[in-house]
This record gives sequence, C-alpha cells and structure tokens, in this order.
Amino acid sequence: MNRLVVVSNRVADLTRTAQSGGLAVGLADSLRQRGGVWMGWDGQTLKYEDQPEPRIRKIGTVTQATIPLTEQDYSEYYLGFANSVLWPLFHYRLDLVEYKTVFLDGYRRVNAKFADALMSILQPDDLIWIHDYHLIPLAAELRQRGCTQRIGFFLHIPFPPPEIVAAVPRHRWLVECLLEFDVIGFQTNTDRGNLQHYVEDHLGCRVEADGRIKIGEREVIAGCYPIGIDVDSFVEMAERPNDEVNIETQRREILGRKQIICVDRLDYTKGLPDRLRAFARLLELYPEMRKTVALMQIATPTREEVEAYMDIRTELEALSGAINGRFADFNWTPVRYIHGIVPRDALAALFRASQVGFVTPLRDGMNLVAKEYVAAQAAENPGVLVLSKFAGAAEELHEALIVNPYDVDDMARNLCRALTMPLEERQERQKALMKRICKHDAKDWLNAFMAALEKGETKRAA
Ligand code: ADQ
Repeated sequence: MNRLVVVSNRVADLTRTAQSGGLAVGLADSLRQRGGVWMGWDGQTLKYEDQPEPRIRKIGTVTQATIPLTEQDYSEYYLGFANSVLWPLFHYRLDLVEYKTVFLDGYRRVNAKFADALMSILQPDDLIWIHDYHLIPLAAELRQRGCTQRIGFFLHIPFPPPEIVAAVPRHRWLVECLLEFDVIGFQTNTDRGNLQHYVEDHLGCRVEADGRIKIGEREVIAGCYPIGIDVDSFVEMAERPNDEVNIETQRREILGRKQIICVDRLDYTKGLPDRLRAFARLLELYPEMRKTVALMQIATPTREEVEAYMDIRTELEALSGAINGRFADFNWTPVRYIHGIVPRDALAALFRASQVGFVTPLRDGMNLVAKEYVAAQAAENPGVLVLSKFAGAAEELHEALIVNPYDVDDMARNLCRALTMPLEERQERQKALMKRICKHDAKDWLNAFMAALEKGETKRAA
C-alpha cells in the first residue's frame, strides 16, 4: 500500500479527546485507521520568516509534519483570503466578504511555503491528499516544483454556483488551480454539479457523464464523497455511562422535561440566531410546551479575530439572555448557552440524553453533528433529528425532519412535531438514519476517495 500524505491547514492534536471542527474530527478518524503522514500549520505565528523545514512527530500510526507561519501569513492568508473571502463566499454569503489585494498575495505565498515544505518530505510512491479551501493552489505549486505523484483534493465546505464563484477575485485562476488535482472530491452532488457548470460556462471544458473533466490531454475526476463518522466508536462512547450527564438526565426525567441539543462551532453559517428565535417561537405558539423543554446550545469559539465572528457571539449572548428574560421561571431556564468545547465522550452522552438534535445551518458542506446525533441514539427510545435542508447531510438523511433554517415558524412547528412524535415513528426514522450513516461512514469515505486517487475509479462501490 502506498504511503498516504495528508495536508490540511492545521493538523489535529491526536493526543486530545476534545476536538471541535469537522475536518479535524473526520480526518483524525480516517487517518488513524490507515496510518500515514499529516502535514499542516502547527498553530504558531512567528514575527519573522523562518526556514519551512517541517517538524516531525510520530503519534501512533500517524507521523505529523508541521510548519509555523509568520504573523503576516496568518493575517493575510488565514484570516484574510481563506476566512474573510473564500469561507463566506463558498457559503453563499457575499455580504460578508472582505477583500484586500494583499490577502491574495498571502494566500499564494503560504501555498508556496506549504509546497516547499512538502517537497522536502515526499517519497516517490506517495499518494497526496490535500484538504479544503485554504490549499486550493497547492497542487499547482507542487507541479511547478516537479512533483509527479497523484494528488487529490477534498473540499469540506460547499462549492457554490458559478455566478457566486465569479465574485472571487481571480476566480478563473482559482478554478484552474483546482483542476491541477487528479481527483477533486465534494460532499454533495450539488457541489460537484456547481463545479461542472463553472468549468463548462467559464473554461469551455467538456464534462463526461461519469464526472471526468477533460482538460487537453489530461483528465480530472470530480466526484461526490460524503464524509462520515466513525459510527462504532461514537456508539460506544454514547453507551458508556457518564455520571455527570446521568444525574442531570434523571433530574429532567423527574420534572418531566425534554432537552433539545445544539452543538456547533460559533460560526455565522450555522444559523444560531434564527435557531434560538425558532425555539422562542415554539414557546410562543405552543404555550403548553413551556417548562416542559429546554434548549442546550454548546458553541465553541473560532476565528475570533474576524469581525463577523465577534458580531455573532454578541448577537447570540443577547438573544439567549432575552429569551431567558422573557420566559424563564425560578425553576426553569429555557436556554442554556455553553460557550466552549465539550469532550467527545460527554458530547456523545449528551446527544443520547436529548430528545431532539436541532441542526440548522444556513449552509454547510456536510455537518457531522447531525450524524453524531443519530449515532448516539438508543434504538429502543431514540430522539428526533431536525435538520436544515441546506446542510450537505440533508442530501442523505431523508428521514430527519427537514426544515428551512430561514423560516422560524417552520422550525418551531417541526420542533413541536419532534417533541411529540410517537415512539413507533421515531424508531422507524432512527433505523433508516442509522443505516445511512453506517453505509457512508469514515471508512467508506476514505476508501471511496482512495479508490479514485489510487486507481482512477469514478464509481463508488454499492
Ligand atoms: P465544521 O464546520 O467544523 O466542519 P461539523 O461538520 O459540524 O462542522 O463538525 C464539527 C465537529 O466538531 C463535530 O464533530 C462536533 O461534534 C465538533 N464540535 C463542534 N462544536 C463543539 C463543541 N462546542 N464541543 C465539542 N465538540 C464540538 C467542516 C464543514 C462541515 C463538514 C466538516 C467535515 O464546515 O460542513 O461536515 O468540515 O467535512
């Protein structure tokens, strides 16, 4: 088996059990199973440029190779082009894009730096798998340095329609860079279709029926590989007794109260404010629900230096305070807002102890929380997943209650339906959902992508 070299902006800390961020969680699960090298930024920022000689560290089956960035790189590449241009734009939020020319310079510079570092550790038979929007030009940079190994790319976030991509400064260059990869993986068919439309409309390329894109003599595979979770290990964590969660659950059971659980990185794409408004609307439309249900929102801060992220935090704190101010009683707090990271085993136990998983992003590549919530449920008495139609996961998880995250009344009605759903219907939905997340789990994602990268296969095994 060829050595797998994975590259992403950051490498996950494989020694920690608490991890937030879908890429870190999804990749850590997959890479531990196969073994290989994981290269990325070490999270350090230096004042001045340093030789990008990667620092090597072995953790179990994975060798980590990390490099630092300068403060200028961090500001222009990471906060700038990646998170103030590509992230909002690829999530259809043109209103939040903030572009400066130096951002693009920084983006190109850091991709060149990654390429230099990677070239120093590559072996001739390596397979290279690059992840996410931070590193779109990396294959082009590697090719310029003489790299001949096969290179794949997986986009964890959505790929928007051509008219939105066209708002990216130098969008044609960006997509041409993407086409330097041998395999381009997307979360959904919608995303893959959007790339195909772009290359047909803007680059005049031919797209074959099986998704191969012809570029002169070359052929690129554009495929749909929905990311999954390590279902078995999540089930095992959810079933393991957790004293703290159990005490809290028993208290709720005595009081006859249900719990709606929400877990996200604190990000404007996750639809948190309208979600809280929908919960308030539930209490307004169905007064009988008051004191019978509480919503727990766990939100971990990210990218706090970007202005739009500061705004969302302020908005959310004000909203949860306002809902509690309006509805709370001396013995009932409707919204519990936890600003931080929860260890994965506690998270799994909390999912299992919650009657509704409420996942309402305005736009999301996949959304692993939705799959984790399903994995954590007890088959004999499962909770109900209420899921945004704009999460990539909605393309697979049809048996969830699918909602429009912009329509507060629709979400409130579906929350009520979830909270009052008969046991038999809950069991049927859970059974079907569980089947789906097991079929497309972390291993299947890795195998399907690797089959394309190693052998050029365009079809997944049934
Ligand atoms: P994210 O946007 O980070 O991922 P998601 O897929 O939901 O979104 O993954 C978040 C992960 O972090 C989950 O495993 C979740 O349990 C964990 N997490 C989040 N908040 C947490 C908290 N407060 N405490 C503990 N754990 C927390 C990106 C894309 C997604 C895509 C993934 C994987 O934006 O669309 O699904 O990558 O490809």
